[in-house]
Amino acid sequence: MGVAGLGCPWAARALLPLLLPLLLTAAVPPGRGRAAGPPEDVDECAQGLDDCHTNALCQNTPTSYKCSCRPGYQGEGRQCEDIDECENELNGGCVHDCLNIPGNYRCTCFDGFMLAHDGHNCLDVDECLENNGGCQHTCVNVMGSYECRCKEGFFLSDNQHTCIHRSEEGLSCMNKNHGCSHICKEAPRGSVACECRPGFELAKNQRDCTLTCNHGNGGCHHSCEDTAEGPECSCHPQYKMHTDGRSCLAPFQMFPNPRFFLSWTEGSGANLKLAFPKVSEREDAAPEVMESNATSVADGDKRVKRRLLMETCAVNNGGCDRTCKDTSTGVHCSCPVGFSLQLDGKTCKDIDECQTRNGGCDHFCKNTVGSFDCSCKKGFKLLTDEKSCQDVDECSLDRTCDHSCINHPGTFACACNKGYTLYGFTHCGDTNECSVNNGGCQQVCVNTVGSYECRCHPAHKLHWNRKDCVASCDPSCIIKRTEKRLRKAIRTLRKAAHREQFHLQLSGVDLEVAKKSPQTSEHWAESCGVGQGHVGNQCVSCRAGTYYDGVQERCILCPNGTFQNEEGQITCEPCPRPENPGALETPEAWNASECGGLCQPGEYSADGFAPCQLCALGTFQPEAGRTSCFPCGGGLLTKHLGATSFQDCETRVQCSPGHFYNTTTHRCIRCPAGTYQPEFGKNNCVSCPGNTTTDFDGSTNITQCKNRRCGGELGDFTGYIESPNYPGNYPANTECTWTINPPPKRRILIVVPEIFLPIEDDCGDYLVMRKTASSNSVTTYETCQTYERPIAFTSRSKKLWIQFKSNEGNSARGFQVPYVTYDEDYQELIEDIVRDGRLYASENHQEILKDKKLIKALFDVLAHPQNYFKYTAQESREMFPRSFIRLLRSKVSRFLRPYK
Ligand SMILES: *[C@@H]1O[C@H](CO)[C@@H](O)[C@H](O)[C@H]1NC(C)=O
Ligand SMILES: *[C@@H]1O[C@H](CO)[C@@H](O)[C@H](O)[C@H]1NC(C)=O
Ligand SMILES: *[C@@H]1O[C@H](CO)[C@@H](O)[C@H](O)[C@H]1NC(C)=O
Ligand SMILES: *[C@@H]1O[C@H](CO)[C@@H](O)[C@H](O)[C@H]1NC(C)=O
Ligand SMILES: *[C@@H]1O[C@H](CO)[C@@H](O)[C@H](O)[C@H]1NC(C)=O
Ligand SMILES: *[C@@H]1O[C@H](CO)[C@@H](O)[C@H](O)[C@H]1NC(C)=O
Ligand SMILES: [Ca+2]
Repeated sequence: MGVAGLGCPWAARALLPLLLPLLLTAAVPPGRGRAAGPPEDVDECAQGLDDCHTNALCQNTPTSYKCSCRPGYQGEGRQCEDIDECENELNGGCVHDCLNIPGNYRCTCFDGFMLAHDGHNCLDVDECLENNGGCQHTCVNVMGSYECRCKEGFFLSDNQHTCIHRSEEGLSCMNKNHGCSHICKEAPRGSVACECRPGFELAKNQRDCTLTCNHGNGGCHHSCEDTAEGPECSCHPQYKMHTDGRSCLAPFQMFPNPRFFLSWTEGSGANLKLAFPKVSEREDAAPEVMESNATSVADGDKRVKRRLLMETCAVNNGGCDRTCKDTSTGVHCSCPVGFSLQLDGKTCKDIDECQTRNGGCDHFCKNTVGSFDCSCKKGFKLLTDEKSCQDVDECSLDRTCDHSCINHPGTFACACNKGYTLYGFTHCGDTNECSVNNGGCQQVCVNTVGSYECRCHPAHKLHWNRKDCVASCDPSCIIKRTEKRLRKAIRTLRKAAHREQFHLQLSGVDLEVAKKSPQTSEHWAESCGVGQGHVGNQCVSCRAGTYYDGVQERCILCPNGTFQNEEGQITCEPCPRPENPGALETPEAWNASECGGLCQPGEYSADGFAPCQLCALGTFQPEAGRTSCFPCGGGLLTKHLGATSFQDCETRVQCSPGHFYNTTTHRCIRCPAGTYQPEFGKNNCVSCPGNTTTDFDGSTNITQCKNRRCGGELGDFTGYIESPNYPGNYPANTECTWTINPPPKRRILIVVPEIFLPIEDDCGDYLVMRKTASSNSVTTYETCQTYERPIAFTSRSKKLWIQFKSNEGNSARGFQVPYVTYDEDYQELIEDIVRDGRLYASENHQEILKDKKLIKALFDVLAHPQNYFKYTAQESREMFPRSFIRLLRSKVSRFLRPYK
């Protein structure tokens, strides 16, 4: 018996609806059976005039037809019933579980075992062979299970896989002499209480743990029975117990050739003989006949004798490997699903389903005895048909990307809004445009979040290109300009004068010049403001590139040769150089740069429009439509006229990435911390986006810009912690501390789906979870190395103090660790589940713990069981693999029926 009951029926009642649908879904999917061969193509049978049962074969005869049940079915042909092969006292020959299926059966093995090649026996799986069983230190394989052990100076954490360093002797459970053989729990008043791993029971001395059949089949090969003295093993009737009292020996190990036949002589039904064929000769050798009854054997030639030798299923299964059936023509052997009958008509051989059409698997197919398993590439998820792989839509998850997310098959990409730069794969930080070439501004560059702007010194104003500065208008210039505007406004006024209602805007002030009483039919037009047209009966500002025409009472595209860069206007501005070629061919211009004739990079002119001049030697201009070029500085020349970047300047040395050229000293200087430069020959370094910075100076890549903020979200019910800059590499010399303090009567469950910490630097980077900051307080989890297998565990203490520390050495991706707090009434069930190695044994189970959507749903329900009802039956059925449901089912039923 594993888990003791809690005696809290309400908890059980709450859990029952949660898991019941899971339990109901553990049915076998159809579709893995082999199709039976097509029936013969004649007469009644062919024309479908027969009344043979669906599970019968129809055989045409000269006058009529014959129905006979297919193998695996019994009956007279018009009625065929499935034979339950598992019903016999030999359990279908299966040593663990036998599963009857229509027309056939299948043996399955308990967790920790795999089907042997004979399809009946089960063999221990050596979990340690794959990925060290998920053990951080040492993996020890035992019959039906495995065990992780830790090196000297470490002890196994409650999750049974990772090891905690025992740096110094602490109190109670942190003292190595705590005496518990498995799990030590702090108890009130500094004492300890021992607990055992799932499948073990606490011994009478309250310290030792006694194995039960619930863990690794009690170490038994075949059958396990719990007794007061521990598990008692026994073997399937056809097998023999090894002297170790656990393993079972297959019959062929005892009798190399067990086949013996029963024969009878025609006419003397009572005369039975046993025939033993010689080893290595099965069909061809004439069997030696031994008299087994005191009657004479008819002497005849060997051929006759052989024909007369009849096999029957009653003895040695008729020589069949698997299913045997007596028929009028002799025994008929057949094989279960996943096996094919060999030419000898008796032996069953595993079919390698993967050889044909990849077993129907979308991605990977792995053959197993009697079956096969499909699995998917990273970024894909196996669907419940257990064959198809579906792309995981990472974009449908919360927090995947800061801004926009683009899903691709097997992967995803994040993108940032304009003015932001991507860092750490998924995050967006403000771009500091001013760090590169002063943002292109001629005078002052001011960075803002999501944008930047150029500003001008006093007595200057920004050019229309918003980068250059031009001398401001003096009073006479202002008068001229105002007169011009006034004339234009009056023209507009006249045009509109006969309309019943209009506005005039002067110096930004709305003036209501005249107003006739509106006609009722145009009543709705009345409410539209200046520069607004109507769409239906709504007023809409005319967009940039258009203006409101008072005569036509609608928004009109700016005519060729004009532009308007603001919305809700009543005129368009003339293009700066209407005479330029192309200037008159740009209706709906949004801004002056669309007017045409713009100066190209490497060029300039007084207003940024043609005719343009090439930048002089010693100057460059990377942008179009500019009024000047930037000097290289330091008296440097350029290789040619019309240079477009600083790289065209003839510097004395060429700076490598991570450096910039100082034009005063003519040397390359390392980019300071917080900046990077990926290119050769630059005179600047790019500022890291947003609130990120680099660990060191001389950075060459934006990936070195890291956010140092300790991430995560701590909630009372669910939350997560993550290493800074996750999923980008975490910064050097960082220290993060979190505390989780659950509400009353709640305990913490944590899942570490994967964690990436470089092992190289001698545990310089580590994550530790313990009760308090004190290094000898109860520790739940501790690691300083990469561990890609997911691990789930409950906290040993009620609250948790979590610390992540990195040193200046290597860095890695770190972790994102979700947690949930659950009602402590479920504690035993949850601990039973998460400490069970089977949760981690299967690839598909591991995927559950890495599947963010699933974890979210699981946590959602664990935190608030009533949320279960948010999920439809279909959704919950599709969420979990069947083996996971099986695992849960055994746990939950033991939890709900502890008395059993
Ligand atoms: C031998 O035959 C007799 C009848 O002739 C029968 O009763 C007996 O069971 C047989 N013995 C064996 C070993 O088959
Ligand atoms: C003008 O519009 C073009 C295209 O719409 C845009 O690329 C450019 O940056 C704009 N220029 C200014 C000065 O707003
Ligand atoms: C404006 O220019 C476009 C492009 O050349 C031309 O198709 C259109 O007719 C012009 N419109 C006017 C009013 O000249
Ligand atoms: C270039 O070096 C000089 C002299 O060391 C220093 O004063 C100046 O600030 C440096 N320029 C830049 C852009 O760092
Ligand atoms: C940077 O940090 C400040 C506070 O430290 C915060 O207000 C701001 O939103 C952060 N900016 C970004 C882009 O994260
Ligand atoms: C930055 O580094 C990443 C990964 O090391 C690489 O893929 C990328 O091309 C680099 N970017 C630049 C601009 O060198
Ligand atoms: Ca910015």
